[in-house]
Amino acid sequence: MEYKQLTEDSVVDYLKSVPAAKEVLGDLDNLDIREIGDGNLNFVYFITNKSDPTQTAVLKQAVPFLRIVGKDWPLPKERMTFEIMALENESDLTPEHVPEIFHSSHDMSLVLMQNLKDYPVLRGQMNEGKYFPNLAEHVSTFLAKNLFYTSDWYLDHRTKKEMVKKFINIDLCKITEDFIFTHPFCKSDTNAYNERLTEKDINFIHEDDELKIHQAELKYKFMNNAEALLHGDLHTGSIMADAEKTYVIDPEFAFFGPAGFDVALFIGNMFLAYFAHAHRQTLLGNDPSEYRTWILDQIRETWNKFEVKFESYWKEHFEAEKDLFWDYPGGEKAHAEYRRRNIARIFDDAMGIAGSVMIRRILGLAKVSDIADIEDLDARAEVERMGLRMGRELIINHTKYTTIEAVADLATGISPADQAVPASSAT
Ligand code: SR1
Ligand code: MG
Repeated sequence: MEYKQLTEDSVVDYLKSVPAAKEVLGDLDNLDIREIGDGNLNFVYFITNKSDPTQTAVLKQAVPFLRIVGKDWPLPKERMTFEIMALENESDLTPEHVPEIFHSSHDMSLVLMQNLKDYPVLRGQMNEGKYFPNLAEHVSTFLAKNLFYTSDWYLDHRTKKEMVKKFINIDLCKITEDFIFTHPFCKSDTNAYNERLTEKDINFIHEDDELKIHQAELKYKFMNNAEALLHGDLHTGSIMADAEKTYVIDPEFAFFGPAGFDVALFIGNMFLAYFAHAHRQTLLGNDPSEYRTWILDQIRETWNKFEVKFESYWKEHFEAEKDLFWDYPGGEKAHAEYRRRNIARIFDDAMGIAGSVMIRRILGLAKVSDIADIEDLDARAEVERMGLRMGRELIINHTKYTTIEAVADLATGISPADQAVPASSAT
């Protein structure tokens, strides 16, 4: 079928050509169709049978431009192919953490999938101060399984290289190279600043030799280390959850890159939430300690559980495969040390990139609602300065922070968990 950009009015006609649609949605002449309009890149339709709300699905279609900017910024719609392939891969490895796919079309650049309406987006729920008791457990499983089982430590040489080839995602990688690793760190027209940030605040990032060198190194690592199949955009807006379940959505940025990148996206965004709640908890009428301590616990637990799981999948595979290379007296011990060093290096990559992730959401084009929706611009600037300080420190000195506890201490050194940023005390 030839590509056509759908609208709320033309979705039904398309669905009538899809056998799976009738099974999922029932009477296709009795549907409520709403475009939810909150994506940076794509169009997303909520589709529900008017007589039976349990018959529901989501249709996501890529358009040939970057939605957040408009038609003047072309972006190949074929990006949906990467999302479909990544969803299929993640469904094999972690079916409990991805939406069910009912139908996909590479020609139409779309996917019809499970409507996760009972599991709202994590970021919005965290902004309201909700707790998620299984978050670290689930995110660490998603990360450990998807990263280990797509690496050369598990896959055979041919499968891995064929997958790397399939996932050469040039255009979306370029967005990451520009919008995470470059533009926020220089005087780019695409940046957008809170007007209460001063020139000094901004030049603290834009005009620092050490920061520039380390940032350029992180970008180079992103571009040249095809280690594992990444989700590629695993921030708290790509997670949908309730107290029991956790789903990871939107893997259109998938490609083979450094394993620490996905860890960095999640942890970097959680630190931004930690800083934002110095103000948000005061708006909710709470002492900030409890919620901010919970966020830090989730960050620590996510890494600690990830480390244990990744190592256990690797050890299990190592014991099963009986690799000649390590088959000598002492080989097992040496392999354990090899595993330890690599996991430490993934942590190091992740902490450096988490610094980039934090700064891009403060100075770059695409913001996070945790911070950008703070109405009091002075309070927002105070929160933003915390993120800029931590981001800069991690980019320059990530090798010095060898444990997640040390990184959490860095955050509490910048803003203790009980620090409140009330609107009235803003500078
Ligand atoms: C310019 S597009 C901005 C961002 O939206 C996506 O969610 C990715 O994070 C991308 O970097
Ligand atoms: Mg997305």
